[in-house]
Amino acid sequence: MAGPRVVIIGAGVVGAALADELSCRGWTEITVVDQGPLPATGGSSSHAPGLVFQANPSKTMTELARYTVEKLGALDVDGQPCFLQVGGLELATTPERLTELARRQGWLTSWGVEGRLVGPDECVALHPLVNRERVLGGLLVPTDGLAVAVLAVEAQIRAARARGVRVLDRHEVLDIRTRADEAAGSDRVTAVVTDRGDIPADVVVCCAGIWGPKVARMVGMSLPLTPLAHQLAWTGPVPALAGQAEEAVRPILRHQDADLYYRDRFDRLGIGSYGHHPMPVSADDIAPVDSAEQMPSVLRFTADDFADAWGETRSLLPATRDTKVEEGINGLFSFTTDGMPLLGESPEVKGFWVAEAVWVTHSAGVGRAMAEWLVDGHCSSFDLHECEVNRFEPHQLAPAYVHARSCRNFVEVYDILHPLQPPGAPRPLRTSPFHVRERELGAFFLEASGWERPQWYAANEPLLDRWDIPTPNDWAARMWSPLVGAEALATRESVALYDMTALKRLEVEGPGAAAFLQRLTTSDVDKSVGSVTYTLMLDEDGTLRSDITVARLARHRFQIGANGSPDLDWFLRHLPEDGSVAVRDITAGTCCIGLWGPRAREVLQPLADADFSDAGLRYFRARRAHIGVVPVTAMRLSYVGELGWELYTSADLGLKLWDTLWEAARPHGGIAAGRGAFNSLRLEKGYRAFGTDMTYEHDPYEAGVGFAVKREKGDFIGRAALERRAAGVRRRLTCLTIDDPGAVVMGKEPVYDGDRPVGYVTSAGYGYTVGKGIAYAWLPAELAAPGRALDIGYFDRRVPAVVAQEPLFDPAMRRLRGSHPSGDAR
Ligand code: THG
Repeated sequence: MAGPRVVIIGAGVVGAALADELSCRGWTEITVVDQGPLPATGGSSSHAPGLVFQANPSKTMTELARYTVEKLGALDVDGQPCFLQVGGLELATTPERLTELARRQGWLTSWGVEGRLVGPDECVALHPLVNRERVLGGLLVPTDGLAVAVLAVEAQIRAARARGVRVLDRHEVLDIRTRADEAAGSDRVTAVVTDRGDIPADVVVCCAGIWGPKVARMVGMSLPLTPLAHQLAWTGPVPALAGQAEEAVRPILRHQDADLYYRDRFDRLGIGSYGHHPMPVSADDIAPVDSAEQMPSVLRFTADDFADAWGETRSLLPATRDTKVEEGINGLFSFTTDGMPLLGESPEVKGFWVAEAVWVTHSAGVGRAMAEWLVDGHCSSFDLHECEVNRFEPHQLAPAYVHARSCRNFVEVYDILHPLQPPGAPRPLRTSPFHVRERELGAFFLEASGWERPQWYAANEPLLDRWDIPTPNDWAARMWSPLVGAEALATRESVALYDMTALKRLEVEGPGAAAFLQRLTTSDVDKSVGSVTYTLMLDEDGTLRSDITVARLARHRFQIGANGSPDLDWFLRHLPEDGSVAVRDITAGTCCIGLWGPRAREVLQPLADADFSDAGLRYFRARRAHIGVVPVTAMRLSYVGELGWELYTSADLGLKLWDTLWEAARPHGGIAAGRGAFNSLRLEKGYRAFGTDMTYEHDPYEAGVGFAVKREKGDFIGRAALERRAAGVRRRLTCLTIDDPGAVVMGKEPVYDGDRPVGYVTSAGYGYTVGKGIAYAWLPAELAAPGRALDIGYFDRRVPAVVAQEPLFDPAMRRLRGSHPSGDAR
């Protein structure tokens, strides 16, 4: 099998890795094109300092880096190694950073990379240039090191060539040809146009790095990526390093308190700085290969911007006082709005793929991920949900947004960021119709997909007289208020209004809609009008794509409660070609209030022109109604596990809906409650959050949502693969409880059985009703037995935890189902 005709644009670390990995898998009809001369073609790979630090809050990013370390570590070019495994050492010069290093050590342990905290003496022993007076400690990762990017390109290109891959340097891509695919109703790539002729293609993969936005625009795709300049300087000879015969022997250093990193090269030091102001460049303004001073990705060093970095360097590494900065560059590389790469296929032009905003650190991993995705139809080695090129909301593609957020990410790249920290400017962006009322109630807002979303309300202060809300540890107490607990308890006791507008809503309509949804989901959704179904979408290999709710509002019209833009993308990709189904994102222009709590019915029924009794609208049923003057779609379900409804209406009537419910709720002790309470309540109920608790790498059985799979319903995507998976559950998403109320954890922490790391926490919080800390964690199946005692690593502490029987709250579903257990009667 030679595979389809593939053209890879860009022979940097990503393009080279992809050509190698694709040809390994038997695809050989591959052409790699690059405008520059091989192997240093003039893009970011050609000047990359090559530091590979594997620690990352993202499991995927750490795994991509780990694979890069493994792969490059085994490669050489004529005996010259592509990777120098000198280790990585992150330094702390402040108490906050020292604490942060313990958290980072936790991520490494969670994701399976060895790393250990070391004291100041050991820092100096590892790297004798380090000033003992300045450091408080460090994090050592022995497997980190230096990728020699240009050699890595050469080695992988050679391997690909040996398998028949064609490599054309000095070919500038001018355009990409497409043709309309009438049947599919979309365009498809046919060829890549270069200054030296056309190259026919069935698949084009854009690995053009900083030129990516320009190449993507050739097919009308806007790529949210900004090239930013970043300073890299080299000292002259450092006397203390005199005689160093090997290229690099000391661990690469990160001095994040000053936005700096270091590597040695013989008797000199390379110094990278993120400390300067952001220097964005438009992809259109990058110099062409032949007229660039050095190479296109390298701008002239602006020495003034480096003054602080140099001063700090002389303090941290005093031996540098005996030398000076001899040369430097302002090197361009890619930044995105959320710091993650951009991987996947264009939604509009079939066959046009991107693998963009990838640093050397993750390059070989991305090459493998993309090769699997292209050849097998999905990537099984890495969970790419955070990397999907189609993850963005429309406003997140606006050049002004991309520019502002990318620059912000540059500034924050080494900052200590709290997991709940919302993005800064531009804010506010999207506001629900209830926003004015929420502000009047003193909402503390965080952000979700651009929406301002209340986390708690200051107006609920009086509730604090009623309950003693335990205070968590300092870190967990950030972006937190005791009001979170009070709102959770008040929801369980009376009734609360939740702004659910940020919940992604899709409309699926047309004569083919029911059959289409049957094919994409694991449950029978072809039920009566008014049915609502909690169901899963799977990939062909039986792993999860999403969990959604499907409400049949008319024979040919369904409303989907989804998790994000990738769900919309998944629907659009699978639309039947006969035009019998249309999918629309209706989130903007509509809004939703969750009215939940034991007194919800007392609030709603008097306002309604329909029967909201147990019999009138059973659990997991939907209907149209009027609430006062407002027409709504009401769905009886609740992610917080209480009686009540999601009430949807159009945005213009949202405020009226809020006011109507608010007035009626007040006499019943009703409140507005925020996302903090919501998260606590759903953890008590055991409801998984897609993208956090379970993602693309998990199957329904291990994730504990196997109840939503109805294999007997007929065929659906992923069904064939489920047989095997049902039989062999080796790990489980498991509920742990923590007795110490001060020991609430946050997510991503390692779980230990004795001294052995056995898994990691996904999401966590305090359960105010059950009076315990709750942490969901991935664990080996044999450890997931209720009563089993384990430890969670939290900073430098061990927090005792116990595997619990879930759900912790209302396992009999009395709150939700009322007197009409829904069972199969739906
Ligand atoms: N509301 C709506 N759609 C959604 C969510 C929502 N889609 C995305 C996300 N949230 C999906 N997650 C869940 C998780 C659990 C439930 C609903 C949505 C739920 N589960 C019940 C249970 O497990 O006990 C019922 C399951 C069943 O009876 O099949 O309610 O919040 N609209």
